[in-house]
Amino acid sequence: MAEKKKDRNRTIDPAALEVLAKTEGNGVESCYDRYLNMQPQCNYGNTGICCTICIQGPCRITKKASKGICGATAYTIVARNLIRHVVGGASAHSDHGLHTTLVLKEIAEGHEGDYEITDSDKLKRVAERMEIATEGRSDREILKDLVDLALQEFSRIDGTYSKWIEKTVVPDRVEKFMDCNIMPYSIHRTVSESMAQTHMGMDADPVNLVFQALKAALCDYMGMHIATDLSDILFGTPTPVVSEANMGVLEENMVNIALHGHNPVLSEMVVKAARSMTDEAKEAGAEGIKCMGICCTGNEVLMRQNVPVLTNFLSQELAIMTGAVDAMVVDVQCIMPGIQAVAECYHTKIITTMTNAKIPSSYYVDFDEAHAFEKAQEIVRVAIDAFKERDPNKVSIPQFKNKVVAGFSLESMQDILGAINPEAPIKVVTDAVDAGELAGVALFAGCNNLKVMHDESHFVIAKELAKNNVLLVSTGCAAGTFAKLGLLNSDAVDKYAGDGLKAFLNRLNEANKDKMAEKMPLIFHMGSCVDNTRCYDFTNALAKQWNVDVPKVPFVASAPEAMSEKAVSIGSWCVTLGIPVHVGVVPPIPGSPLVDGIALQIAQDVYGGYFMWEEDPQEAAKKLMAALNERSWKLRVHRMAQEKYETDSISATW
Ligand code: BF8
Ligand code: SF4
Repeated sequence: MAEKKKDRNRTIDPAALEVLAKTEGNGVESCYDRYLNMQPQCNYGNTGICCTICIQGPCRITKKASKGICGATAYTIVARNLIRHVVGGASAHSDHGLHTTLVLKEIAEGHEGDYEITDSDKLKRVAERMEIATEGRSDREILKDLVDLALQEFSRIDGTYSKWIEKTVVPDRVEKFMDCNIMPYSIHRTVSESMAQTHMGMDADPVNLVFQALKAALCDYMGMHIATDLSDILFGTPTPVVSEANMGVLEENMVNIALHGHNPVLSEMVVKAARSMTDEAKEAGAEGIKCMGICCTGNEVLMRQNVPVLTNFLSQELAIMTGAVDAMVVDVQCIMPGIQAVAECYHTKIITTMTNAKIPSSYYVDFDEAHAFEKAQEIVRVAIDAFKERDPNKVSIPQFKNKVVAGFSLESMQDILGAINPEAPIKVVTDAVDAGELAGVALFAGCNNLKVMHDESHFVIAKELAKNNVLLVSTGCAAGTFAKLGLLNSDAVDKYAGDGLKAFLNRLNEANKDKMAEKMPLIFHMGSCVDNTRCYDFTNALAKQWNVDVPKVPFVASAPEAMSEKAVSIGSWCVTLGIPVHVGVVPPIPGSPLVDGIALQIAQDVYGGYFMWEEDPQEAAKKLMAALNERSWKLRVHRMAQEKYETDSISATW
């Protein structure tokens, strides 16, 4: 173990390994070096028993000091720290959702600028779901009501509850949230409630604190669902696209622009501007301009604009170290401050764009939605100018890339399944599970984390589940791993799928052969991290088709390399909504066996979902399969009981 941590090559991505090898000892530092410098990491922080909530601290729980100076015990400290992680995640996703809502508000009020409603059908579908009248009304009138409702989701304080939750989850769940008093009024109210509740000298009860964390996690769900729904209205609901992934997408003779961050409000406009500025690039001596994505903004523009994937979170600095990135344009979240120091060793310009995410010494463009296209052109021009400064002696592009088939919104999945059963598309999946052809569905979500080998656990667990006939969907940097390593195409089906999964995917291929040029991939890429709500909508659709609550659905989630506060909140709402969640990097909880027990056991009693901490990918695959098999088996028993007693309803207990 100690040896392993001295090794800088903590990745299985061949492109990342090549960059690490070629830059060894050249003095350019990346997170792979900083991780080693950081060892050993503090075990108090690792297990969650360090409190800095007031400035009498830090207080650490030790054998000698079993309580903080104020008397807070380990369970209070761990639970308070946990809530603050969840609140951080919920705030990040919700701020993203609010940003998108405010762009649509301008459109609703007649100040379109450079944005427009791209998907009027999605607008109507979302409005109808939210019980907003659509009949005989213009898109702008409908949008105005939808934006008003979305804004209330952020700010409501009148004692009424979240509509986005009420209208998107199974009714049994809503009842459960009301019973447990975790149904939120609104996002901003819950965030401030939670920060108040965790102030020094406030709540010391770990159960009460954990329940508040779950309420905050539901706000994360609200913010994400709003972000996904409204981004589809603004930029279009994704449909299947073909592209490529990994550092081999960089082009020696083109202006290479890396789009990094999260919100398509910026990246869509940069892609549009870049596509209109080929002539300027040619004047600068390039053959053209190529945009490519990192992290979730990369997922957004892959899904809607088939922009190739450059890399995922952990290797963001390594992309610059190829010497071929002319500009890295960033907006918000998961942008390592370290990219600026790396960029200064090359010609690369780091272009920051948001008032709340600046990096000292970067090139700042004050991105203003009212002049979005003009600002995007300014950004592309900086990249073209930087191209002229590129030093060919420093350029070394790893020649690794894989074909990617992506763009699977729930709508496009339903369309594909509908080629077999147009009346009930989701029944194609439930029938396959009932027949034992599929073992269930697994979502791979989440980040990269240097505490484990970059990309490895994603790869190992996915192959294992595919062999065992699990239908796989993915989002975020997990999808980035699969894109880079060649699992998002049909060759991977031939290599890794079990017979049942192969037969299922072949049926989809056969039924869709006239409308889809590409065969189904091994894993269906459903988008960015906010699009985990698409995956939940899929679970929800399965639950409705089976006529059960989510805790009975053979659907599991795995975050083998969870890293961010956002990952903590996503995992928490998945559990609350009834999904078993594997996490491959243990969050700072085990310092309190009580809080750990709530996450691993008590959550299941109350919500049906639960966490599984497991770093070993083979063991994790076994645990995920066991969770799926248990649910599929129970479902079959219930189905038999249903048929025997000729009833439609199944008990809500699990
Ligand atoms: O929101 S998966 S490292 S990029 S947090 Fe960040 Fe994690 Fe990547 Fe996207 Ni999600
Ligand atoms: Fe220490 Fe209590 Fe202050 Fe935390 S809140 S730092 S435990 S005194």
